[in-house]
Amino acid sequence: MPTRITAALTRSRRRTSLVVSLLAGVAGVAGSFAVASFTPGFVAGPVAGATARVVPGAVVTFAIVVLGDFGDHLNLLLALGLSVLLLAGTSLVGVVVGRWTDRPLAGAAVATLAGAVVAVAVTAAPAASLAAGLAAGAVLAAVATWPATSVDTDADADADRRRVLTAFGSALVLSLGGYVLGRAGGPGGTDRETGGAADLPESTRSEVDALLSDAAEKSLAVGGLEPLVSDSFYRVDVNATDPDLAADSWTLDVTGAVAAEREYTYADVREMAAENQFVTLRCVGESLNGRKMDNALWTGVPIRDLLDPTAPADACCVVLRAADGYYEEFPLSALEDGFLAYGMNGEPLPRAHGYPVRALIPGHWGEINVKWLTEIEVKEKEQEGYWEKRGWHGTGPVETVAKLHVAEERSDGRMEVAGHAYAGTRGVGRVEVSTDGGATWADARLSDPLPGADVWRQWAYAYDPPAGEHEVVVRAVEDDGTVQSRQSRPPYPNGPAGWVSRTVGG
Ligand SMILES: Nc1nc2c(c(=O)[nH]1)N[C@H]1C(S)=C(S)[C@@H](COP(=O)(O)O)O[C@H]1N2
Ligand SMILES: [Mo]
Repeated sequence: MPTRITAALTRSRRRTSLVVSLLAGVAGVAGSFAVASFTPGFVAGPVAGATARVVPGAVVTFAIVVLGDFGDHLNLLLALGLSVLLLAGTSLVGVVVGRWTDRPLAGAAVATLAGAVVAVAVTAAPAASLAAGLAAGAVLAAVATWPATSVDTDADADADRRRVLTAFGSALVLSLGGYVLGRAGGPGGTDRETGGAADLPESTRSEVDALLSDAAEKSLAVGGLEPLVSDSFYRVDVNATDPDLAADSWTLDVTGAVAAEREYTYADVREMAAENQFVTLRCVGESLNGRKMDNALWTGVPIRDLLDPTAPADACCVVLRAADGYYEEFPLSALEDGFLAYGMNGEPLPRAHGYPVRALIPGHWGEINVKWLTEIEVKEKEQEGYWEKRGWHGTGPVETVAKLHVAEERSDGRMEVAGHAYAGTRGVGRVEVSTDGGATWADARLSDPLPGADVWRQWAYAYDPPAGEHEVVVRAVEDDGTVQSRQSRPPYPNGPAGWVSRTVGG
């Protein structure tokens, strides 16, 4: 055979090997997803966590402030790509072994094993990792068993083409199957926490129902305005996949500068007298008029009840740690008013919001409201939390804000503007609206206050609009008469501040 042809053949073989391995990598990732869904057992989950952690703080901040949720999507896409490459690498080892030994099925077995081992190293989840290895190996096995080999060169090129087609076909089928299975098992599917809505004691349940209907009644009837209990509650997570914890094996450790360390089980927490509280959360990284501010009715117990028996000694602060590796530090005094929630709006706490138990710290930025809580460490010395290490200052009280999310001309020709106002534990006493760029101000209509020390209010204001464009400005006034600061400030590093304004009409 002329050497040129052999050379071309090897090159095409090499390309075929690479393409087949890549397709096996895709199938492998899908296999992992089939079993793990969107949990940390999914191979792309820890990879996304790792990429988010190695990216410099400044880039993360840029992503949060400029890209918003799009930054998260980009990171997940990157993690998916890296995971495919990882499993393509282990598959390539299998292909090469198959070539060398001239036993492609043995190569498929090697790819299965190597894929499973690497996936387990990344995720520590054996079942999903085995599925990843098997799916990748299955592509190689399909390629090994299907195309007939031939001596003549043209047919050889043909065989290579058929190898690629077989790999493509099997990877496609496996990926679609993996995607469908993974979706079915994911949040909103057969999640364990969605079934137990009824497991609140009767007295708690009837109080929940009464409070929720009170909130519905107090919500202003303004089209397009989210009610007092959010229809959809925002989410902020440092990891691409949420921990998938079981309540029966969950424990909360109280450690550090305490008289005696203690461990609480889920049953311990559920045995304590349950309380219901409305608490509003707001993320320090959101934009001034952003959507990362929401309110819910939470069921749980005061954190004080868990700390008291351990009698904290000379402590300044606490670190809350979570199952996703997240941790935040803040003053012990703030924790003493805190709440441990296991229910949200009458349902078990959803996995996305910290199942089985999260912390709620009244009046503070969202980031110290640690989800999937596993440890409360009482400290004698301060230390930086996850976001503080990256330059943010989000452990303190929230900034007061009045947001403007609705501006609509009603059928009677009047203009109506509306939104939510929040001032943490300082409380919203009034909201003022200007329709002339801040020259004159009028009081907005407010929703009646919900019970609770840390709850937002809705505001609405209707007026006869001037002809053409005009500037609507809105500001909240706290319970004690303090007017929301006009000084505008970007989200990084202390959270957004300033008056929201919007050009309306014209
Ligand atoms: N374990 C854990 N807790 C966490 C976070 C996280 O990434 N991991 N994010 C924090 C941030 S920055 C905010 S704003 C709130 C958001 O809570 P939500 O996702 O329930 O809205 O959770 C906080 N608690
Ligand atoms: Mo946040």
